[in-house]
Amino acid sequence: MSEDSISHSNIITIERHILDGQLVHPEATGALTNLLYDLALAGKVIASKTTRAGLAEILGRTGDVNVQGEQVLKLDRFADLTVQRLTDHTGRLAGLASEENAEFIPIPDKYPKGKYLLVYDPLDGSSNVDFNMPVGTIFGIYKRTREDGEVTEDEFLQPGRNLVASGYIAYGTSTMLVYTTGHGVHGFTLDPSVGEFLLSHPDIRIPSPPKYFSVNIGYELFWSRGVRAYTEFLQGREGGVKGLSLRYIGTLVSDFHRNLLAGGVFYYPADTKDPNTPTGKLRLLYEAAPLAFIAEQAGGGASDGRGRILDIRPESLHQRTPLFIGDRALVEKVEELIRKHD
Ligand code: FDP
Repeated sequence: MSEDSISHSNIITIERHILDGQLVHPEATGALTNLLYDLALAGKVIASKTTRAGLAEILGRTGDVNVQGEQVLKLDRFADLTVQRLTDHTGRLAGLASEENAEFIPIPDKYPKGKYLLVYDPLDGSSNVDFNMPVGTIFGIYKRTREDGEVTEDEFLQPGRNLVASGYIAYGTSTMLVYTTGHGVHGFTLDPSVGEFLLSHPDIRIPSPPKYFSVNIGYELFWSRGVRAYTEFLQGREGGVKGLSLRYIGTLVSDFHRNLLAGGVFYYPADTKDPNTPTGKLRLLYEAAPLAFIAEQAGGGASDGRGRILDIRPESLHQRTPLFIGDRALVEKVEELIRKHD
């Protein structure tokens, strides 16, 4: 970044931005601020590996299968351990739950414990890694529901409306971190020359009118009538919205991020292609709820097709959900069509 392109007084690092946010809460202990900063650091470490993912020592499978029945790539494991190791010893967390692990991870006895719980998907879109496509990390932060004692699984099973903060890191042509603590959505781009996330997208609002819809249309045969009617609406048939363009990367973070900045809707509905997952593919706790918090803070919406994602109380850590997320009017439309047809 040259002096010509940016004046130094305009440079806001993520650290300063998070700290400024804390100043309006005199009661804050700084734990949340530091936790967000730990996650930014994890993002930098993971980004340094994703850009080298094609190299022999990284690429390849570990041979293990994760709790979702997917093959674990080395990069998934690396990302998972990076988040864990940068957050578990700091005294800010009581426990972590990751999409990669069947059980939640309590903070080991040797470390101090804090009042926050971290839920995360360490490497979203991992099936894209082998093809030099973008991937991401998604996180959500809740407060414990009990003051003290051993943390238990039910403390993680909170509806998304209880989220204290959420965000994602998108590893694309550049690395971006986007987060909210309930006071708008802010985006930072990693400047590799200084190794710091700099504020590049303050106060993100989903633009209107929408430009894109994003869905794996290859599965259309397996969708309900309501979801097919919705797709026809997005394609501009029979009084539907005209002129939307279809874009689907197959990495939730990247598809969501594009639509957040350009306007549009992403959906991954329930389908009948896999009898074991009649409720869709995406995970409520690690993916849908954190992104729903961001979507709402940016003026958009997120639904499972029947109601607000943030109002669903998970019954298990790895619960899946249908997801319709982005432009608020387009999310309301799918609820209307599902009510009518399904
Ligand atoms: P992936 O399986 O590659 O980890 O989280 C699951 C996810 O990716 C999302 O990132 C993505 O939106 C979706 O699955 C893609 O699924 P399809 O290949 O079925 O379209």
